[in-house]
Amino acid sequence: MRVLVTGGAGFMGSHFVKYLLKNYPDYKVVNFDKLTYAGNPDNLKEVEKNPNYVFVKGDICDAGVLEKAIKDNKIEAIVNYAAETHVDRSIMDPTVFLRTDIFGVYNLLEAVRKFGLKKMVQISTDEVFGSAREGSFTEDSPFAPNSPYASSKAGGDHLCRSYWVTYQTPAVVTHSCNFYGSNQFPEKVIPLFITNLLEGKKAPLYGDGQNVREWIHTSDHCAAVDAVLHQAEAGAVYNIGSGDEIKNIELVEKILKIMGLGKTMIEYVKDRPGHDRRYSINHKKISQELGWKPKMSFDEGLKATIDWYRANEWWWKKLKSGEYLEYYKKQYSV
Ligand code: NAD
Ligand code: TDX
Repeated sequence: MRVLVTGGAGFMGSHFVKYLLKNYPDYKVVNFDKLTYAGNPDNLKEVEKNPNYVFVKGDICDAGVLEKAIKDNKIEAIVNYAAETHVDRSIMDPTVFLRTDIFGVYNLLEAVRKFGLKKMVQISTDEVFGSAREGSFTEDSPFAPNSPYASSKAGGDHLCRSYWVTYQTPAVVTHSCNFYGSNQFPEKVIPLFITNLLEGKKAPLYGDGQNVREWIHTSDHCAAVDAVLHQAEAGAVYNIGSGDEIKNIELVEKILKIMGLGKTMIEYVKDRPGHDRRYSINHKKISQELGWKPKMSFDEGLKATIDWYRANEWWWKKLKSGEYLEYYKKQYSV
């Protein structure tokens, strides 16, 4: 198969590019990425010389460049990881979120339709469902997004649905819980806490630390998207979860314990506006229909992630400079 992975230079997209090249040696994988602050060619060092791998620098909002990449490479399917992804940045300035996460998805759907591609997998989030007071979100739960990021992702997901219903454009949507693992940009909570602590700085915990997130390791998420890409029927929606629901205070305590540090390294900071209290995903459908199950335990995955950041300062040190420092100062009022 010839697959266009959009956003393949980011955290999860780069894991999926490497996963496809390793597990499907006869596939051609085209990574289409704008290289925003979150896109990082260092994530792809292992595969850049692979003859089945092609990189195209491009914006999913630019239909001309997108269509050329599809035509030149005779693309059959798209997996869309390209997005603006950080909730706090969306609170500071939603503009680019609306552009990429809604208009960009529209462009991709138009291209799928125009070129008669076999499938498009839209990688989306549990955040579109809002905060879970009790129970877990199923694929049929109503959307109730609470941040500009979540509402932009919801817009992209609605477009996928409407293109399937109206034009039979073969889009499939996944709603995933929080990803973690190596190569995650150090603005997201796990790599931010780990790298701050490695630098001797504190871990900034929002509000009362009682917010709950469900965490899935990169390896499990790649396997789930593999199942969706190859087996899901057009128009389907799948939740991807792990069952590992953890309060942020427990998360930081686990990190501190593995790193041999004390609770004095926690700094309580002002809460995120509109901060969702809890996310929880019911992933029965993908297990029953596609035979996928998560394998990595959170404690094992977290330890491996901390080991990776400890061993790969070259990767993250340079990211925590320049524009990042401006962002960090604004976000944490330091
Ligand atoms: P990321 O922020 O690490 O990377 C995003 C990538 O998209 C970057 O390489 C960036 O350069 C690229 N990009 C951004 N705008 C683009 C544009 N207009 N055109 C082309 N490329 C563009 O992302 P991530 O955290 O790995 O998330 C990947 C996807 O998974 C996103 O769609 C996100 O909404 C979704 N998701 C993320 C999580 C999570 O915990 N991180 C959880 C559920 C769903
Ligand atoms: O400094 C921090 N301190 C803190 O307590 C940061 C950055 C976060 N937090 C809290 C907020 C959340 O409750 O940690 C939790 C996780 O925060 P993020 O890493 O920003 O992730 P979240 O807001 O849950 O969103 C993530 O998961 C769903 C991704 O960024 C989204 O792209 C994805 O859709």
